[in-house]
Amino acid sequence: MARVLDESQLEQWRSTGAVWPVDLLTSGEAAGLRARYEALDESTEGGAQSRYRIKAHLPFPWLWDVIRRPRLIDAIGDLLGPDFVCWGSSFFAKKAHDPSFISWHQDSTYYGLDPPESVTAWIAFTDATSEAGCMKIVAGSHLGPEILVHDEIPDPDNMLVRGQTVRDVDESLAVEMPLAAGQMSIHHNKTIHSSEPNRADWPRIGFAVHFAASYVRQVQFDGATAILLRGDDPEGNWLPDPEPEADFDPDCLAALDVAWTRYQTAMRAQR
Ligand SMILES: O=C(O)CCC(=O)C(=O)O
Repeated sequence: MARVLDESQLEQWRSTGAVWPVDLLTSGEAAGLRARYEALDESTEGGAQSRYRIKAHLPFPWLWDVIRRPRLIDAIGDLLGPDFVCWGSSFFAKKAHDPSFISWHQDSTYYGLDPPESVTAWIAFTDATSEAGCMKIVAGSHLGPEILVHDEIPDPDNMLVRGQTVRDVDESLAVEMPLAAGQMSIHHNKTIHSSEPNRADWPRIGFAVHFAASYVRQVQFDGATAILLRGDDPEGNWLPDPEPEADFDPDCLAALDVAWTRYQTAMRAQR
């Protein structure tokens, strides 16, 4: 029996490839995370979202705490079943009146997972409204091909560095997923999604956490690591991520760099 998602949310998931809004944090907790993110961003050369990639949580106990929140684990368990891991996370932040956007894309084309079954919880640290450039999806696209052709269309404002884009998306099928601070959406990695620039007076800050059932394997490189969040990993598909004792734990920073290098190398090999 589902623990967090009710039947109408499970039906939304089955029919659209996403579920939203799902309450996760109080507004006070979201404000605290926003403050921590902004302090990190200000003190990081080049900004936090470009320094901490693919496993952004790794050197930060406060982000491990978010990932291990029982309500988040229960919601993901409603979709993935009894055995699953968190294999990655990313910040997606747009400042107030930021022209940055994200082109239409499908995560499964790039994650290198077999089978390509992963889900992402996008947790809003600030209000992610339509005006602020919330995420939108092509409803039902998760029922189509698991690997879609993406063209690389460089644009300095595209937050996807290579400008990966699914062309000819029927915008009439696009559905926005607005969230209040503290809420989350969850999308399947086959669901085509994008977002517009932030036209609001406040920053739109999201923390996207990537999960997969433990039977899913990383096939683009060896030695993939993750946090086992529930159940077991009987095939040993995921080595354990090192856990930080404090912010900027050196072992975790080193592991983050190894993970990002592996991921980048695999992405280059796809071209
Ligand atoms: O933050 C956004 O607008 C897009 C996020 C995204 O592409 C993802 O979480 O996979």
